[in-house]
Amino acid sequence: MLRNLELKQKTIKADVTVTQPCNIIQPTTPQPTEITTITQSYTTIPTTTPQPSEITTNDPCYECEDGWKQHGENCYFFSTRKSSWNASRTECRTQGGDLVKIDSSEEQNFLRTTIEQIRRYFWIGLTDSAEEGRWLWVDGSPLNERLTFWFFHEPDDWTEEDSDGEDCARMGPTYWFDKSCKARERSICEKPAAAVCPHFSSGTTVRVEDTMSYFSKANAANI
Ligand SMILES: [Ca+2]
Ligand SMILES: [Ca+2]
Ligand SMILES: [Ca+2]
Repeated sequence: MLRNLELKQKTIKADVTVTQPCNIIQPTTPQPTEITTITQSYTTIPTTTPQPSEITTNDPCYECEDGWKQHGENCYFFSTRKSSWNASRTECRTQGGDLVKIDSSEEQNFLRTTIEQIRRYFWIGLTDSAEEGRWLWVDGSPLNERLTFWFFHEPDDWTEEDSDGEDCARMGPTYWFDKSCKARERSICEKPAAAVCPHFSSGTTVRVEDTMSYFSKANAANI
């Protein structure tokens, strides 16, 4: 009996001495979460606001035919065909206009800017053929003496070239000169531009603010 107990005890001890290998606990600490940087890109929104300078020089409510330059509410044709003052005027009238009448310094500057690039003379709608020294525009209105751009010593009604003197005005590149009306020159025609905005009829005074408002609303309505 005692012997059996001793054997059993040995067996238990042997069982106890069996050492199970400890599992090495691997660290399971979660790795730091990858931080994704979200980059937001901002799209630059283009401005659609009309620029005032564009409106001043090229009113969007008016249009000119091909070959004519628009300036404000008028169209201008710089003809390179040389002919007498009368023939040039007839040609302008055939196209629905007349030789240009310069109504302001601003209009003179517009013409000068274009002519200076061409560097030639052009007939304008100014003549003293009815009465020497009394200059009239083609619409019959007298020349405003405070708004003239004659070259130095002009007009001089020079008779060396034509005994009839010089009764028609040409411009180029910057100033005005009187010249024999029979001379053959290039010419500038002027006529009103076509009104293209809805409910704006020609002859109606349209404020720039109204024009911008119309286009803003049209843009918003996507029309
Ligand atoms: Ca004019
Ligand atoms: Ca004259
Ligand atoms: Ca002259």
